[in-house]
Formats: sequence, structure tokens, C-alpha cells
Amino acid sequence: MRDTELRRQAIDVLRGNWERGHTVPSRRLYPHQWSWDSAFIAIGWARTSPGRGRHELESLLAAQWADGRLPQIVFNPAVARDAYFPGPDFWRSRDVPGAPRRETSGIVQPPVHAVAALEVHRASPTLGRLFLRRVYPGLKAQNDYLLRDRADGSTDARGGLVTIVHPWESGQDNSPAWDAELARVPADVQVLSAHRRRDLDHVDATERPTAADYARYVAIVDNYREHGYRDEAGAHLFVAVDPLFNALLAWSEEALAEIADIIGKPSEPHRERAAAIRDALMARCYDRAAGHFFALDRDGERVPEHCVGGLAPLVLDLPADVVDALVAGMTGPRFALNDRVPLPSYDLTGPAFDTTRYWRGPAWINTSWVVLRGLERHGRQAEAATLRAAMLNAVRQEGFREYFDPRTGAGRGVADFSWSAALTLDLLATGAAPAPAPRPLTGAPS
Ligand code: 2M8
Repeated sequence: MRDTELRRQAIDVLRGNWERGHTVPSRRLYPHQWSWDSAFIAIGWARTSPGRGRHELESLLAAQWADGRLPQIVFNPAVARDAYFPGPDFWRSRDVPGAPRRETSGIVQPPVHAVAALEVHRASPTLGRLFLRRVYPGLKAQNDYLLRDRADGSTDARGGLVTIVHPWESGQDNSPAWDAELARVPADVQVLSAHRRRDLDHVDATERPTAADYARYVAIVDNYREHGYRDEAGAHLFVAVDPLFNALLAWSEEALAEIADIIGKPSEPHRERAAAIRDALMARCYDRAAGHFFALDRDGERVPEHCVGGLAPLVLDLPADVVDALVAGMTGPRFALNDRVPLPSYDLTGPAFDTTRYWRGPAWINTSWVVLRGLERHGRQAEAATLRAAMLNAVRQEGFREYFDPRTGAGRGVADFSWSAALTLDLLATGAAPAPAPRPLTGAPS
């Protein structure tokens, strides 16, 4: 299929999923607005209709909480209240002081939005400055919330990173990195009899989290909701540090620095925050022997599961030997970089590897896109070209599927999935050219 035809099909998917001001990830499975999906989707809109990219981010920011959190889901009042589980009646954000008028969930997702805002600006710079002025305060408040209320051990020497308090906050919902921490949460599958899982209406159960996983997901939210979604003692049944989440936070601080420069605000504090998060990732999550960044459990111990998120710090300024080690891991048997199928979400040789169940092996376009940007940042053009070819091959062969079998490339999850289409538009627009070089950070690690 020619590039022009692929581009036309990708635009059709985005147009079909556009819903007056935002884009749903999937018409049937995810009929509301999702936080990090909107960031990737805005990057795609930037390549065809930047105005929609601006709307995408601004509609999400309109649902920001008073404390700065940007919610994982913004519910569309025009959609049936039980079309998605867990829906607005489960989260009950209306009962919470500081929640917006529009109903939302009470948790967050990886903060990649400032990167998206900068991409949208670059696509239409004449209008962009005004747009950047409008979105900067909300984007900054989002990161302020994370660094303030989600700081992990910030008062001791191990600080500098932020925690997630639900696997859904990682975006890699049922990754093996969360198994041990999740196992500490009581799984009462009986609670599911009070709810109807709507995901299984649309996707085969073998491709989705298990009933026990869902029972635990529900229990974690029940507890957080009882604490009014305040990040206080006892509010969290699940606590972890995710390298992908923190890498995107640092990357978005770099983007905020660039945005601040453009609109005449102080940028140095953002560069310092980006460097501090990068240094903490290096000190706490990076394992020299393994050449990989690992998640941490609630005690700060590394969880030795190789997940694609452990390659995400490549988007940051890293020492050359660390870049070499990450690339070696990517091309080795665990991630088997090739030009047919994007990177698996989890170690192909790992004990929990599953070709089919969603974040436990299958290949996703968004995580590969993040790693691709990292490879380009470090001038690893050969590996970047291979990964780019794999991503384009997967969508050409199977369409804009939600995820792909990491061995055969067969499409899995829903079809017409927005971020797969959106990031394809970005790949087609950027061709073989590397992404613009980011400005170096202050104080690169030795
Ligand atoms: C998936 O997560 C949602 C819950 O947020 C679900 O399974 O119902 C994940 O892949 C997540 O990363 C994504 O943002 C969301 C919508 O595409 O779907």
C-alpha cells in the first residue's frame, strides 16, 4: 500500500473517532476521552488538522482538577452511563471538592501532554504561541501535582521520582511489572457481580486482563475514592514507580522549558526538574548489569521484569554507555528489534510472556513511537529506521489495530484505534528525518 493511501486511511480513522472537541480511542471499547491517548492523538492531528490537535489538548485540560491532576478519563455526558466500565457512577467525581463539572475518573495517566503541545505548536507556529500561552499553566500544574503529591520518598535520599497508585495510571495496565504489588491487593471476584465488564463485549477475554485483575483494580479505586482521592496515608493499596511514566514526565519538563522560552516564562526550573528526574531514574531504576531501567515496588526495590517502558528513558539525555546498553537489549532476544513487528511490551523470553494478553507481550504503536524518538535523539539512525519500518509494516498489514502479536504481527484488540492511526500520520510526515534535536540539559550525568 502506498504512503498516500495509508495516510488517507489513518485520517479516516481519526475523523471517524472525532467527537466534537476530542477523539475517542475506539468508538466501541473506549467511548470517552482518555488522557495519554489524547496526547498521542493530538500529535497525529498536528500532521493533518492542527486545530483539532489544539482542541484535543484543550478539552482535556478543561477537565483538570483543582489540585492539577489531569484525569485518566473524561466522561462524555452524551454517552450512556454504563457504556464503559468503570463509568462515571463508579468514580463519582461529582462528590469530590476540586473535581471539574465534567465527570471524570480520579486517577492520572503518563504525562506526555507537554510534548504533544509542542508538536502541535510546531505544526502551526503562527497560531501556536497563543495556544501555548493558554495551555502552559495547566500543563505545568499537572506536573506540579505529580511532583508534589506523588513524590516518592522525596524527603529522603531516594527521592526524585513520582509514584503511580493504580496500574491504570501506567497506561500499561496489566504489565508483569505490577504483578507482585497487585498480588498484595485482595481479589474478591464477587465484587464483579455488581458490575458489568463492557470490554469483554468487544474483545476476546484472552486479550484482556483476568477477572482477578479487575477485582483488584476495583478494590484499589474503592479505597482511593473513600479517601476522597486525596494522596494521604492509607489512600493507596497499590504504589509503584514506573520508568516510562517518569521518563515521560522528564521529557515533558524539557518540552515545558521550550514552551516557556517561546512564551517568555522562566524555563530554567523546568530544565532543572527534567535533569533531576533523569538523574533519579539513573540512580534508582537503572541496573548496570542488566542494561535496563526497571520499575520499583512500594519499598523502592527494583522489579526485575524487562518491559518496554524500561527503554523509554532513551528520550532523555543519557550517557553513551547507557544508550549502548539499552540498544543492545532492544536488539537482543528479549525485544528482538526487527523491521516487521514493533517492540513487544514485555520480554519475549520472560516468565510471564503472553503473545495475546494486552500489556504482557503484545506490541503497541505508542510505546514503540516513544522509543523511536529516543533512538533518534541519540543518533541511532539504523535502529530507528528498523523500528519505523516495523511500525509501518504492522499497520499496513493489519490496519490500525490496538496491539499486535509480537511474534507474528497479527492484529489484536480493537480495530480503528486512534493512537495507532495518529502516530502513523506522524511517522509518515517525519519520514527518515530525525526529530528536531532537543536542547541539552544542564548537568548531564557522568
Ligand atoms: C487501556 O486502558 C483502559 C483503562 O484506562 C482499559 O483497559 O479499559 C490501556 O491500554 C491504556 O493505556 C489506554 O489509555 C486505554 C484507552 O486506549 O486503554
